[in-house]
Amino acid sequence: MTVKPTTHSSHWGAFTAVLDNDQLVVIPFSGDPDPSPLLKNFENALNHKVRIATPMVRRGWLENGPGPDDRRGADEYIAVTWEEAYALASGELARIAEAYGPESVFGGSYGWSSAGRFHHAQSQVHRFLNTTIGGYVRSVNSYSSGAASVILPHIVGDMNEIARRGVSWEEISEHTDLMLSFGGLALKNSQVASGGLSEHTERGFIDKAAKRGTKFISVSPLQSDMPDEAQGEWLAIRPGTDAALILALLHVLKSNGWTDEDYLARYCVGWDKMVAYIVGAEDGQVRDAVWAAEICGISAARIEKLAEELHGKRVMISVAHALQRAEHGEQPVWLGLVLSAALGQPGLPGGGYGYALGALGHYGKHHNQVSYPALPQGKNGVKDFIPVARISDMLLNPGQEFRYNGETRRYPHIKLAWWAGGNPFHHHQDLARLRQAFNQLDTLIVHEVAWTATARHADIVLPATMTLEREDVGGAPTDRHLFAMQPVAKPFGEAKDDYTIFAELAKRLGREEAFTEGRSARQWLEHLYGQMQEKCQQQGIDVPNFSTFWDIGQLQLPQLKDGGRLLRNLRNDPEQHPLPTPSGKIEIFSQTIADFNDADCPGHPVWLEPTQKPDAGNPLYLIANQPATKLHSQLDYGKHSVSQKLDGREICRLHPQDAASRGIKIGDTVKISNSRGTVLASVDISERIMAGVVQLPTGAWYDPQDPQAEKPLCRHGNPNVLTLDVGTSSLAQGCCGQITIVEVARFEGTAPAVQAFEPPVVLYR
Ligand SMILES: Nc1nc2c(c(=O)[nH]1)N[C@H]1C(S)=C(S)[C@@H](COP(=O)(O)OP(=O)(O)OC[C@H]3O[C@@H](n4cnc5c(=O)[nH]c(N)nc54)[C@H](O)[C@@H]3O)O[C@H]1N2
Ligand SMILES: Nc1nc2c(c(=O)[nH]1)N[C@H]1C(S)=C(S)[C@@H](COP(=O)(O)OP(=O)(O)OC[C@H]3O[C@@H](n4cnc5c(=O)[nH]c(N)nc54)[C@H](O)[C@@H]3O)O[C@H]1N2
Ligand SMILES: [Mo]
Repeated sequence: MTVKPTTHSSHWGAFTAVLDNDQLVVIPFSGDPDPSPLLKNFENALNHKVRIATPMVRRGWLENGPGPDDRRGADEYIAVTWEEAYALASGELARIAEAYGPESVFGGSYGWSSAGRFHHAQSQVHRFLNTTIGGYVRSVNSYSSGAASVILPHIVGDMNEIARRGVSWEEISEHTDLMLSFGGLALKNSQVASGGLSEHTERGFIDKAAKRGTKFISVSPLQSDMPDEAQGEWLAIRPGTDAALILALLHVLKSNGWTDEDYLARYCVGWDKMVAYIVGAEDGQVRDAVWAAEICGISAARIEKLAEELHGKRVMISVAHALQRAEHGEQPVWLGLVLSAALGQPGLPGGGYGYALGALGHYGKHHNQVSYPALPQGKNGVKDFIPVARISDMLLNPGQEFRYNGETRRYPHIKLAWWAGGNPFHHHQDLARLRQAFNQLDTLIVHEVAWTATARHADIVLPATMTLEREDVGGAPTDRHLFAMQPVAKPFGEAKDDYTIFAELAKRLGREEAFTEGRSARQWLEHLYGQMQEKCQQQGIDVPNFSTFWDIGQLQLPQLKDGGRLLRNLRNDPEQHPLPTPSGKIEIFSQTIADFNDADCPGHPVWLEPTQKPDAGNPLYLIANQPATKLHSQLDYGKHSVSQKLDGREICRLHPQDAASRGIKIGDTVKISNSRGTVLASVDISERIMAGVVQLPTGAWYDPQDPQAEKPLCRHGNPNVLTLDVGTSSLAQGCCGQITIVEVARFEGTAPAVQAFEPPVVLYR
């Protein structure tokens, strides 16, 4: 039977879907000039064997009761009815809240979940915990931009203003002479934007810019970070050393009188201190091209020539998120801004600073005049929080002090964690340590669509529907289209949407009305849409009512063209439009940060040596970047993702020299190891990666041969077995997952088969 096509949307694109005799066919949105291949991942996902069909309880938890347990990750599961699951989960939450208070419940629940605005899992968890037990310990910031989101407000302004409302691609294609990108502008990354992305326009704009004459230079360990359309130049840099390179560029610019001293004096504070640091007046160390060449691996001559190329041009500087997902990640973010200021570019058409431009499909776009309302989350009565990537630290060290943004705080003592829409065994660093951390809990409750490693560590697993199995509204503030996400298929097994699960739990906790406000899921969709409609009407924008929208399936909203306004307004009228910094100017020196007195993030940008630096035991850098074939770990079992693996394993890339010296050939299986564990991966060999660097993307589901091993071996290729779990600095405590150090060796003999997509042992009663 062929069913009528339905419109739907995802973080990687909008589409219509047809379910024809159980076979899902996905057709990209007709208005998308460059649809994402990630859409194919849906096609085999609905009924995959790794989906979770019924509620499950971990055997050890059911038999022995809540409490710390080392068998998490290695245990069997017992299928239970929804009634039993609701009773167990609500009873346990009530027990913990009563005995220890909501400050013992962690509800951060970091993760991307799916694109719909209402069934946004993280918002649902927050609302549930606020309305039932009065709050929870939350997490702040993201794995994406942990360091940048904390430092940018001190030195220029809110990160969203700088990244999301930065100079647009359109403007770049028309005005920019030279685009210098630290971390590149990989199109694999801009195919994704949270909430939805109906038009992939980056390729077109880059092509247009290059044809008009924009010169693109990509500074990165990987050549593939620059799209072919850019016809750009690749400057291979040692990972984690961009701060040194930029300091040297500043040195060359200053020495040659190429800095825009008027701009620096009028719109910035602290340039004198920066100069003292680069010329050696501060501590006797000159930070010139020769100094930097030694650190970053780009020759002094090339650094000098690059500075010369930047001088006198309309220059756009971009710094990828990746650079700040590393030790002292605050520094390249700060220095990218300082470099653009030294060139006098911020506020000029097609010039200045584009933090994270190209890292996501939100950046460099225009904003909708009216934004779609979010699900209200209620009031959180708990004050405690952690920077999101300090999860293991918190669970392992309750009561311990930590520094964050100038404050000394303490980790709370968490007894129960509730996760929906995230996969910490994908996103967190040092997975053996993460398992130890989760083992301290009394109870871990997870809502999941499939048996991810996180679900396999949970005590209670509640099966969630996939986005394709429910209705929602898809939209993002930087996407002019709003989509009706119409259901394509019936829920798998007994799966329910997160809202229904929470509503049932709230009922058992005597808080149903507070959580639902008497609305069904469909009534919430109508309610939120109605709020948007009202805002539109106030601004004279005509939009149809909900039922018409639902029938048509899509809606186009008017947009503003105000990209780059913060720095443009500053340039045009600094008195009327000061920046939201203490000085109202760009802070090349920040007295606020200096007064925090943290040695790992002083008052002006610096070069600080990272601990993750190759040595005799671990001679190679590992770059663990975003996967081209999926979004994070989502639908890793999907058609496209699986088709890009070899022997079922994720593919790592090595330079021919590094491969030859280790006797490694294309297609081999290798062991990538360091003191934290070992990962197996298949091998590709390419000149497009810098020698001394191996690249393995994130996203392969964690598949430990022995889940309880102190140093696990992942058969599938999850790099977070190897990454180091430390904060970027005392300032931001962001995640450092991008770069670590490893050794690589050929796997001799027969490598163990990948089991990642085999469900765990389930006992049915
Ligand atoms: N080493 C290293 N680690 C990294 C990074 C890196 O560069 N290097 N990058 C980091 C970054 S930037 C990020 S953003 C994180 C991403 O980390 P996550 O956001 O945790 O990764 P996802 O795979 O998107 O996890 C979303 C999960 O939600 C589930 N899901 C989808 N829809 C629903 C739903 O409706 N309900 C429920 N209950 N579940 C649903 C999916 O099955 C999936 O398991 O990873 C970080 N980790
Ligand atoms: N297909 C796909 N797209 C995605 C995602 C995904 O999972 N899949 N995730 C999305 C999310 S949540 C986010 S936050 C963004 C993340 O955006 P980014 O963090 O910018 O993305 P990455 O791919 O991790 O890194 C970009 C490139 O930076 C380079 N790089 C790494 N370290 C260094 C360094 O020290 N110096 C320099 N100069 N370059 C370096 C690497 O070669 C890498 O390919 O991507 C988004 N886009
Ligand atoms: Mo991210």
